[in-house]
Amino acid sequence: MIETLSLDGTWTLKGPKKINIPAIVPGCVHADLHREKLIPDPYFRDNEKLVQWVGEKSWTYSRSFEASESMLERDRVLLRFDGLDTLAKVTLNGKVLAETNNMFREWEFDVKDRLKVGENTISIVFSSALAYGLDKQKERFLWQTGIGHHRLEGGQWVRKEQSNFGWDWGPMIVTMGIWRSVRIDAFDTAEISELLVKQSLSKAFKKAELEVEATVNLARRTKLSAFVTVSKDGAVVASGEAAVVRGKAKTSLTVKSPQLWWPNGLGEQPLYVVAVSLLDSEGEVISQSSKRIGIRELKLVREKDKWGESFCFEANGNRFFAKGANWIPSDQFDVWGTDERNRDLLKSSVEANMNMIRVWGGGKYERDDFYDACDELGICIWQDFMFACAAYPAFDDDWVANVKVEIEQQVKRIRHHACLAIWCGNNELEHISPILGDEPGQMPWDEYMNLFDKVIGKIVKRNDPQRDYWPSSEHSPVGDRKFSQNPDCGDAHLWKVWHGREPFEWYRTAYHRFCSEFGFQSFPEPSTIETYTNKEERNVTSYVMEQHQRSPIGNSAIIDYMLSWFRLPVGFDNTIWLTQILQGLAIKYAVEHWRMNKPRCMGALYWQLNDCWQVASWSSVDFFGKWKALHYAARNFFNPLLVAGVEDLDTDSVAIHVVNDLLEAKSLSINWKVVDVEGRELETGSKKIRAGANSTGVFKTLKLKKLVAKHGQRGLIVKLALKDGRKVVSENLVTFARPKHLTLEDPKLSVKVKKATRGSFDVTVSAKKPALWTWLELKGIDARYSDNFVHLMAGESQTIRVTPQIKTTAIAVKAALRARSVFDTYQEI
Ligand code: BMA
Repeated sequence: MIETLSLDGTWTLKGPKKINIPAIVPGCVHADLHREKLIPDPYFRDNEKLVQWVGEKSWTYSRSFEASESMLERDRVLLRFDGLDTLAKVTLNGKVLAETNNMFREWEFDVKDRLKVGENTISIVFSSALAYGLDKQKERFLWQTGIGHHRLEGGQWVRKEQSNFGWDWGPMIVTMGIWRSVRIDAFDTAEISELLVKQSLSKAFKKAELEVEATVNLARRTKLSAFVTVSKDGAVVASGEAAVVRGKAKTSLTVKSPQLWWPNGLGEQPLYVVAVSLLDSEGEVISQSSKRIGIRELKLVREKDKWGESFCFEANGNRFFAKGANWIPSDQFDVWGTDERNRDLLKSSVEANMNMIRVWGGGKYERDDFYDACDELGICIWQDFMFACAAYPAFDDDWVANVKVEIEQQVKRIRHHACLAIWCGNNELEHISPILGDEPGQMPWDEYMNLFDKVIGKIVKRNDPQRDYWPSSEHSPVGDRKFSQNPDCGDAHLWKVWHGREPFEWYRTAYHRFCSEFGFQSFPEPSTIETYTNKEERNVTSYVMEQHQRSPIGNSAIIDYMLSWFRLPVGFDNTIWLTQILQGLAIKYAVEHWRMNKPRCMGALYWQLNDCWQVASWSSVDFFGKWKALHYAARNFFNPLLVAGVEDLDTDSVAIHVVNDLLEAKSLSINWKVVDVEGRELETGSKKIRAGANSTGVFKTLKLKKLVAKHGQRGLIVKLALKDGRKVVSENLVTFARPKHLTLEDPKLSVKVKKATRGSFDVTVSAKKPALWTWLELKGIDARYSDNFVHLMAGESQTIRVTPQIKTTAIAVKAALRARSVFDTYQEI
């Protein structure tokens, strides 16, 4: 069996200023310097500026290790790096072993003749990727977004996390280091180096054929065979054997009545383990490898239809509306973006009824645990390759050769995951006009197409033949490719709202087939802002807060849209919370429209799910995992059963839509309540409906001409509720007028706090008058809320389960508790 010596753990880091400190591998220089208090918290205030020097220098990681005689006697002794960020020179026992230049590649070196029994030394010199990129840019300029504002130049020359160089939501801190594990693997005879599992399901999904192909890394020629099992919860459901021929062992296995893997909201996520044991001629097991898979058919469907060409995903024969968001690195430094944090974010996305996450092309390929979590949670993955918003040196053969290995390795590493829905070539290289073209600094179309259509397309086809590949996001497959936002086909990045400053109503004019990016900004909550500012800096246009706002139009766009929808808030705290309410309203506007228009539109992935530091951004979950108002709204507008109203200002009517994403028809009832702004009920009603499986439709139109004539459009509020029996499964609110023009009265909110289970408290908030966007906040106590930013009509109350992150009492909760609604945001303090 294989013998492994891990070289993770404590190393030594040496660098400028005679720095010589302990270092932790995997990790990076900034994390090591920060741990040793040689640099301040890079995320506090404008400390980002104080740590720039680190990325401009070279740093050396070194350690010694013992190699045993038995290990060095093995047939093969391999030094393996899972990830070196990025430009590294590796020296073993004083002799240069290799130079590496790609953060996203695994590096393997035969060191059998380079090691000696006993103590060995290894050192790795990392040189500045920043300096390298800048030099290359001087040699030959390549266009990119954000130069001179939120991105350092030259990142496109280096196969490294592009957002490390800064983005319109992230700091410009270019790091380096041994960011993934290091080990020495030694073995005799052979090891299993790859496992490919192809699956085909019978028409009725009652039987699954699994083709298992194990690739063997031979150290010597001998007769080998492979024993393959497929098991579920430890019980073998199929097994088979195959001889190793020309380094491969192939066998087909049948799984009868397989438990199918489904995206979140459509079913469960049963996972099977495919395990292969490599046997030598004596039948001894000399190597083992296993992959956890989901048995399912998950594919992209592009068919001609009355609107053009569809772009939708299908799971086990069922087309589904993709609901989710775009994922960016969960920290500027990979080592700080832990598996635990990633899993918490993914759990938050499932709790918000998401079924798809796009791993965006300006970040990094995530760790195995990320994809494992998505398998377990039913989060389908749209996986970009790591190219974004820049022209790339595809004219450089060495660069292309380097990329080819990267793509192949990443495809082989991630391809077996049940969650993986599609590979995508890049982010926005066809969307942002200055990137492609024949002018200096641009990437010629033929070079672009050669790389993303041919080179990368072929590698995906060869190594993951059953998965769809999409050359770019956004991309229009029909008609003029230069028009990458064709509404009749492909996917689209819709930024007319926000970057284009169009009103939220613009969303209702957009009928694109699949919206893979659209977004609106907000600030993180006050308790998060307190972690990167001093008290006197808590104003959105203070120097420090502007350091944590990277969008060139950020603050002005937020305020502009805010004044178009809401009354001017009073005070910093109210302003911050109102930016979140506004963000939630914007994205709700978009998503509800596209869901009401399925199957014409079959996907809405908003920009962005998470943050990589504390910042004003498009995220719905902030850097500390705290849900913004948008994330609570997302849980409602992504709910498989959705009731939504579309007001018509010309006819004073409200069309009540019901969307059912479930694969079964549902007998439900729609309920409506029309009240005046003081909360008096003017009209109520309900209607039994049958919502077909995977359907959408208008089930009632409220004709409110008379009420409008009496109360005016500014005088009415319509509350909608969808019930499954007595259970409310979806609620919504419709007004003819914008909230700023509703003359709301003080809702006189009151709260009752009752101890609940496991350190939680049930807080019942009641309103005497309509209380729109009512939210709870525990001052000074971090907590999770089962809901927030709810609409309460007069006399209504709602109980919210509050779970403080620390052990505390009902009295302390009561004392720290604050209940507010949008009415409070503009009350003189
Ligand atoms: C799109 C994304 C990101 C960017 C976002 C907000 O371009 O692909 O590059 O952060 O818009 O501007």
